[in-house]
Amino acid sequence: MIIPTMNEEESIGEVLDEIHSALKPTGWDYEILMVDTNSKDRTREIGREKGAIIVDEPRRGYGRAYKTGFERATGDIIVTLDGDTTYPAYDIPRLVNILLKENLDFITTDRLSNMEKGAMSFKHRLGNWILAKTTNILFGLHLRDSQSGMWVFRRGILNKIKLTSDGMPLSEEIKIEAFKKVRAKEVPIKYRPRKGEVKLNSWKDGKENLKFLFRKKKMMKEELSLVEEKHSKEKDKEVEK
Ligand SMILES: Nc1nc2c(ncn2[C@@H]2O[C@H](COP(=O)(O)OP(=O)(O)O)[C@@H](O)[C@H]2O)c(=O)[nH]1
Ligand SMILES: [Mg+2]
Repeated sequence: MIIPTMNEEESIGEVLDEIHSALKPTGWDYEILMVDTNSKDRTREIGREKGAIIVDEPRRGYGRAYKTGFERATGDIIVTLDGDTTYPAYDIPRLVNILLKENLDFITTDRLSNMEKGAMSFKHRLGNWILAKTTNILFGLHLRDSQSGMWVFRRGILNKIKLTSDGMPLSEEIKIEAFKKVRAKEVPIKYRPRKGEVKLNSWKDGKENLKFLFRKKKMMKEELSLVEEKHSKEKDKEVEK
């Protein structure tokens, strides 16, 4: 489990309790890594009390926090969510079982189909819709929710996918990479209203995320042409032989 945190004292205890009560009955071995960026409140203390390993990451950024967490994780399967009680931690065993039974590599969750009232403002829903549409058009995908932060995946895929963003766009980037390169699926979940203060600045982050999609498209094109160049060079060599 990996949870990025920044001043989440109001909710992190509840999130950790919910994870333990979901995972203890399964008998699975698990570790909870809390990648914390300079929390000034009791977040780290509560985390330690409730059995999480605190990974210190002073560099700001949601994506940065996850990349650090991925480097430190040791389990075969990685599960992620926010430290703000919005994601259904009780659902982790169900999602892991889908991953295993359907022999998938990556699951992302869709918060938008089953949302509780008040979990997301109109502005937020509109922003999400625009981002998902743009992602789908640019990359030929069928995502309903390109911004969900709850993923369940095999750690091994981290060698196959390329993550460049250190900020909020990491969320859309990991989905684009997974759907292009490994066996991936989107599964609906319940989404709940947030506790504590939002770290996201809707307009600024929304714009960032949108701009990132176009940058990512360019990066992937370049990657593809490099691969093609390499292939054609290899072919030339074979011809020479
Ligand atoms: N370590 C770390 N965590 C962050 C950072 N920014 C946001 N988070 C955490 O990442 C999660 C997602 O942020 P949140 O404000 O809930 O964004 P939203 O769900 O998109 O509205 C929360 O658990 C935050 O505490 C950061 O710069 N560093
Ligand atoms: Mg959140």
